[in-house]
Amino acid sequence: MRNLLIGVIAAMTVAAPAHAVTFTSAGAVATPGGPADPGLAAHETLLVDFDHAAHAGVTVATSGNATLHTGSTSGVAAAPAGDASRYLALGTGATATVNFAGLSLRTVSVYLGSIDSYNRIDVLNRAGNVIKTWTGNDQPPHNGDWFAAATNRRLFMNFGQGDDVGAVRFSSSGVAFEFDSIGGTVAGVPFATTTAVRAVRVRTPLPSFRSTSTVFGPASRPCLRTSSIPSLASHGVWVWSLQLDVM
Ligand SMILES: [Ca+2]
Repeated sequence: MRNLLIGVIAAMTVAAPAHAVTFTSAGAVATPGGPADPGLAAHETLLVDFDHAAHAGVTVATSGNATLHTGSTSGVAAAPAGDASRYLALGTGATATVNFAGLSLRTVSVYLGSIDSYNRIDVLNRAGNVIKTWTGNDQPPHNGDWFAAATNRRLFMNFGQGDDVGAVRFSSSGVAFEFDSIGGTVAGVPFATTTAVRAVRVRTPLPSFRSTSTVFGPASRPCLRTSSIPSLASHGVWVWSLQLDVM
C-alpha cells in the first residue's frame, strides 16, 4: 500500500491532582543499643514528639484513656522499641487526632510501637471525612511484640493534592496503641501529579487525504477526531496513542 506518514501531529503533557493516600512502612533499625526508630522521611519536619510543643499549625486532641508515658509498664503501655523519650499510649476506646488542616502536608510519618491488630489510623480530609484507613491487621504479625522490627515500625503516609488531607486520627480497641515522633512534609516538595502523554499519528493514501483535526484533552476524555476523513478503514488510517500515568 502506498501509504505516506503525513505527520506526528502532537504530543502533550497534562498535569492533574492525584487522589491517592498510600501507606508504606519500615521496621525498626538495628543499632548497638537495640532496635530503634528508622527516622523521618527525607524532607519531613518533626511535628509532634510529646516532649516539646507541637510544630506551629499542629494540634493534638485526645479522648478517653490517652496517656503520656516514658518507659514501659506491663499491661498498660510499651515504649516503641528504642524510644527512651515520652510517647502517647491509647487504651481501649481512646483516640488522638493530630490536626494540621492549615499546613497542606504532603506526607506524615509516625513511629509505631508493639503493633497490635486492633490499632487503627484514619486519614481525614479537611471536611472531616475518612478517606483512608490503616489497621494493625495490615501489618502482620501484629502480635504486640515490644522489640521486633516487624511490630515496631515507622508508618509513612503519602498524600495527593486532591486528597485535601487535614488530620490523622489514631485509635485503639484494645491495650494499647503506642506511638511517637510524628513528622510531616510541610513545604518544598511538590505533590504527586498524574501526567498524561498522548501522541497521535495519522497515515492515509495521498489522493484521499484532505485534513484531520486533533483535539487533546485530559486522559479521561476523547482526544482524537478524524471526522473529515470519510472512512477510516477504506483510507488506511491508523491511530496510535500512548498514555503514561506517573504517580
Ligand atoms: Ca517522644
